[in-house]
Amino acid sequence: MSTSLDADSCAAAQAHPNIALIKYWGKRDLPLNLPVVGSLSITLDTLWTRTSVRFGNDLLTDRLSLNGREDAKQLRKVSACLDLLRARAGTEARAEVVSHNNFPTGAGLASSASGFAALVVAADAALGLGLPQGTLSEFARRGSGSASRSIFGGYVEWALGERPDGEDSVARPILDAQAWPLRVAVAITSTAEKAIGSTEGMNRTADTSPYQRAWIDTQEADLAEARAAIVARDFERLADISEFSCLKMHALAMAAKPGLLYWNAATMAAMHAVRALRASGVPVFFTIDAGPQVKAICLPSAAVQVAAALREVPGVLKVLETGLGGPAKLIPVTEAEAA
Ligand code: 2P0
Repeated sequence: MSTSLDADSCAAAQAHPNIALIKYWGKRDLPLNLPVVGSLSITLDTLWTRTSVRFGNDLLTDRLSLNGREDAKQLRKVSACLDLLRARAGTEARAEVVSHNNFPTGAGLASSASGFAALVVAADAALGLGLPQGTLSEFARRGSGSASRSIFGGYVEWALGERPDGEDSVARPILDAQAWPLRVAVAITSTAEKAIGSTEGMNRTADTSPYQRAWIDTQEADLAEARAAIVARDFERLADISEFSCLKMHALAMAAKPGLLYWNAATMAAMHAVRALRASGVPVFFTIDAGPQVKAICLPSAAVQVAAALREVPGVLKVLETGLGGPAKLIPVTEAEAA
């Protein structure tokens, strides 16, 4: 039975993008968005998505404004994600969603991760559901896989899970940001939207890359190694396993037909710059997602030097500096709308 809502069913939330150190790439179930591998990430702090959601009996359809523009492309996924929350609330009320990112959207900076995490947290509050974080992580995953991890702050692991319904494929925090406050410098090498989205890239990889089986078979060991490195606060160990996972994911995707090439010349130059710093004793490593940006992760003592070195790399347009951030959280609606 569907119920009608109070006039004012509005809430807003802020969530941060996350960067996977042990990568997610590949889906075992498309509609439920279940991964073929577990993954492990760090949540950032200064980058954010702020989203307000208003459910109203007066609305005939869902509406989405992203960075000040109606976005029909993302609306279908947003509506499908909202349907999960509407089903729990027993309502069919449509929603008006207004979302802003303070960083480039759709360019390999995990805007879908912070976006869907902020969406489910805001919609949960707007509907008065008060769902547990695990369920919010599950619902965010249905919007975008990596969004499952942005529900939490600090160091986060998204479990592969075993259940066909996906209820156990959710994220959980493994260490607070303050417990090991690494720094991140993001070298922006292009602000263009990527040509091949993650979902398409993952599916092409699964269908055609000869390395898919090896990718799946070796992931558990990588996760165990990263977990152990984080628990021990062993930077070198985390650096080695993270670069390994990054390069392995890209090698897997490059071996698809046709091969996926997310890097440009500046991406490559920035990787070499990070490797050169590390060879000279600077505690830093790189990781790269489905886009051309290079994320350099370092100990706080090296942050200024790492950002300065990346700014010198030919083709690097800009360097964003951030620390590790907290979980997705509610914010005043006025703050989301002022964004
Ligand atoms: C990750 N990436 O673990 C990996 C590494 C990109 C490379 O998660 O299709 O936007 O929405 O589930 O979450 C980007 O993929 O993909 C991603 P969908 P998503 O961060």
